[in-house]
Amino acid sequence: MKGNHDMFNRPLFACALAIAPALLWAQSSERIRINQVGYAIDQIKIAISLDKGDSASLIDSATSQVVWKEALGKGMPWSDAKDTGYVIDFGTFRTPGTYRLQVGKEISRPVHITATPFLELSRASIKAFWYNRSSYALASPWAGSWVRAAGHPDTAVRVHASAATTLRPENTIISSPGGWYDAGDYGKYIVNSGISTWTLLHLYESTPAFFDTLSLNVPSHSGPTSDLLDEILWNLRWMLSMQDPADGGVYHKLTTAQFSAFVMPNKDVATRYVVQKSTAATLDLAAVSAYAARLFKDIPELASLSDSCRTAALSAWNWARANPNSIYDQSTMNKHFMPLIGTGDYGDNDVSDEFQWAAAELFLTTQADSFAVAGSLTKPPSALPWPSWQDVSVLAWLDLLSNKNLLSGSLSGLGTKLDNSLLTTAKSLRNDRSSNGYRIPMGGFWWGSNSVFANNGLLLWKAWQISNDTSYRNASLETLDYLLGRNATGYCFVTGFGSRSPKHIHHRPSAADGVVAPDPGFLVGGPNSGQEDSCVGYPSKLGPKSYLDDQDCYSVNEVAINWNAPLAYLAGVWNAANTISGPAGIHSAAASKLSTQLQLTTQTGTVVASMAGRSLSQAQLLSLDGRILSRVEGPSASLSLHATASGLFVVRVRAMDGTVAAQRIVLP
Ligand SMILES: [Ca+2]
Ligand SMILES: [Ca+2]
Repeated sequence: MKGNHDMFNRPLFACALAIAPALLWAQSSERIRINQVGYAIDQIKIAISLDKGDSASLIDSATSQVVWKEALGKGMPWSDAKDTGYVIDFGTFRTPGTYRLQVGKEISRPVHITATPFLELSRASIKAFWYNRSSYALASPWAGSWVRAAGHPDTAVRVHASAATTLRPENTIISSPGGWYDAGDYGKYIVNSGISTWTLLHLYESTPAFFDTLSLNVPSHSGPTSDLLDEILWNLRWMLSMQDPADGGVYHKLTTAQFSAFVMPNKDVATRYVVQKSTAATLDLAAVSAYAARLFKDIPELASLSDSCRTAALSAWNWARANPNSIYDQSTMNKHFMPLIGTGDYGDNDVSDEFQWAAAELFLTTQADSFAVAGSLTKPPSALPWPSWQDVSVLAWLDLLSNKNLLSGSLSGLGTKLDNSLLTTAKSLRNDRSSNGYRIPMGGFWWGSNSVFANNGLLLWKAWQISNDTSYRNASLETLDYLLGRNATGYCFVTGFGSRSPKHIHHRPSAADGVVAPDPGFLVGGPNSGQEDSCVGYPSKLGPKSYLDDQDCYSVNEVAINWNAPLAYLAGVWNAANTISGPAGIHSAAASKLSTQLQLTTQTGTVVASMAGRSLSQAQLLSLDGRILSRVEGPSASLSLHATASGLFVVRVRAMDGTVAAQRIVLP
């Protein structure tokens, strides 16, 4: 049901109300705000006390002993929340365990310190997409408590009058199965799929070998792709099916005419339509499929999909160039065509950024300079904008600066300029931490605010990657802290995580399944001063506190794929980083489903791979960025790989019968 509201032209709520009594909102044990999921052993650890006190103590939950104690930082008033925050910086404490922080008489929720605090969050934030699959049954045991029947097969979808063409007149039946439900409703929207799929592709590309071996505990897929790639493909293949093969144009969305009631997917059986081809949707498909074509071309099992994606991208681009003003405007459309359509519109009057994004991806994939010119890519902005479904230009710039080796022709030398543009934005976000009581890189408190914070965490992470400046890396972690509880509401905003998380999300399956706990791993929209849902009972009108855990409060408590995607990115890159820098020793992690069949042993300087009952034909030792460091071929029962370095690697083997398996290994 998420509409046009999580945009960036909404002003911050400027509060001129009288100061509320300080104790109005206060509750015992809620005066210390922490990252409720966990802190990494060797990273910064920040909590916020809302009370001034002489000192903060860290108390071991098992022994009740004080294990760390220091003076509180200076108070930082924050008028937006009418709070003053005092920083508790316990980064020097590095012993894993479960603790509580104490300031005066206030005692925090449990504080967890571990080597890989975001492992389960990383898995769950990706698996949330699996839980939101259309045309798909969630089966036991993979779905846990949230088993459900398949809904919306979408093999017989009608062409809406707004999308009729000579070859596909009104009510033509087409097939467009798969994909993800967009949000709390059962619609499938190309525009929002575009940025969401890009973000997950970008996550995969950040550390491919790592994500090749990250298990999501989902059913086996065909072929040797990883669980993350498999999830991406589930939506990408749907997106491709939304393109009219006759002309390359892409339908804006696939939905019922009106939103369904809060029923399970298989109970929503109203007719589904593909609606009007739009320039924005067509360019978003061009961008995503051009990116996928580039990423998949060196994966043998995906080579033909790569070719299809490239063809789809080019024909979409050509359609958009010929139809640059096919703007999706639902109210105008409804004046001309029946049935009336009332689902989310994802309207966007400015498609210049969509042209830039598609052009950038096509340039990188084809190396044809004409795309650089057509997309006006030679003049980047002095500061990169924040990502959103409606403004995707930053996706173009991020992909260009991530592929400096491909910047040729009129884009030669652009990479350095783009680095500076990114650092300008990241510097501002990083410095925000000194201007608010919770020490957070600031987003804004409008519809979908949590996605703004998460996306800014992504920008900060990228800034760290290009600069090696750890202040950006720390700021990206503090963005995760914000989402996981160090905020003015005291909620960890991800279902099923932390000690206080949303229970009543605006999400049809969670509402209708009869299971008390909501589907896990979903990020809610978050604090929003607009309160467009007109719910009664908000604790505050102040933006940072304007949140209510109520199913009816769709403007703060809905979920959406474009909100979960940047959470998955942040949790994922941090999970990979924490795993990579984890304790030394040989502790290979069971990874992909097939890896249970793979045995690894190490001897000095070598790794021996074998599979019980199978002869191997090939073994590879890969770095985490997917480079092959060592490779052996042959039909021997076990293959020895020469390992020259220490750290985290991936071993990938292929058996004579075609079975492929991969496993992570940490070499001392
Ligand atoms: Ca736009
Ligand atoms: Ca439920």
